[in-house]
Amino acid sequence: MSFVFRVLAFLVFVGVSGCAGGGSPATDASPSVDSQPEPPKGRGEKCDDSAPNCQSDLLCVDGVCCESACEGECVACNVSGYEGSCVAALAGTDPRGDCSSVDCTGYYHSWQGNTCHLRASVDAIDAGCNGAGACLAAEELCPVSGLGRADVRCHNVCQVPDTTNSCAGTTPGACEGPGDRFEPNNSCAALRRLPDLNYPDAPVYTFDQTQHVPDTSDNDFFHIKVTEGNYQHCECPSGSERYRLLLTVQAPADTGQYRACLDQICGKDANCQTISNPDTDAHPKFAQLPIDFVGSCATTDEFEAFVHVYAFSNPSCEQYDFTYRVYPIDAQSRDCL
Ligand SMILES: [Ca+2]
Ligand SMILES: [Ca+2]
Ligand SMILES: [Ca+2]
Repeated sequence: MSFVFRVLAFLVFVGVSGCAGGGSPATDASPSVDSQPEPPKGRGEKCDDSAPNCQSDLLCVDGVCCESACEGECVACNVSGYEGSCVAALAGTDPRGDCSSVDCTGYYHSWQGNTCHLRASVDAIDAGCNGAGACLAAEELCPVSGLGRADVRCHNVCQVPDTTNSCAGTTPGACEGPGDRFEPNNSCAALRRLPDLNYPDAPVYTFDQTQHVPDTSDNDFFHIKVTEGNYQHCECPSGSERYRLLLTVQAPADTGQYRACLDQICGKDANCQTISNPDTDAHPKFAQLPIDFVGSCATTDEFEAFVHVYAFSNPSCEQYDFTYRVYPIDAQSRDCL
């Protein structure tokens, strides 16, 4: 028995060895195994559009075998953790490039000096999905977008930006003015007194404030006083003397018709001249308005005059210029009074 047992054991050993050692036949059989078609891939497994090989109830979408065709904006089958399911793309991502650039016109960043700037539009590369199956909207992207192009620009002479109430959020930039600054007076009841002239000590003054006529409803009234210093120019037998006050006004460039008046009574407007810039055949660029005063050689005299400047058409925020001077009229050039 023991022999038989040993023989059986030997035969079993040989048989096992034969199987194990018979690698060649087994190897020869392996090509037939590799040629078998791969089993269809399950949900979420990677696939290739050219040879999807997904299970019959799945479609190869976004590189994975997916439960559906998953059509629509900002959805995908390859969202991490949800491979094979059609779910919303993660917020801020745009796996299919669904989201195009966003125009942020209507969203305002800040004042930069006198200029209100829009917020910058968002490039497509920065425009992503919202995590709920749609692209981020302008109202989500634009309020935090950076500095964009210039929009409203306030005039640097007669306007100031309304930095408190404008150019933020969706409120456009607003400018305060135009309005009078130096001459916030529209009537003779609110005259603006200009520096006095004195002959011979201070015979000329060139006005250089921010005087302007920003609209046709604006009227500027000024008061000029002329005083007399230590001067003797009395050649008339009557003992009278005569001075001339000459006002020169120039309209700002690119304006229509301005009107300047110089009188001894405020608002009389009898000694006026119309000017325009550029000048025309009818109207020069400069007004030259004289007014003569008669005094006495025996006394120190004072004279007053009133200026009125306004615009008929096409006024400007730019400053108009004027100069006024006083000088004695030579006795030879006029009749003695
Ligand atoms: Ca004015
Ligand atoms: Ca005024
Ligand atoms: Ca005098």
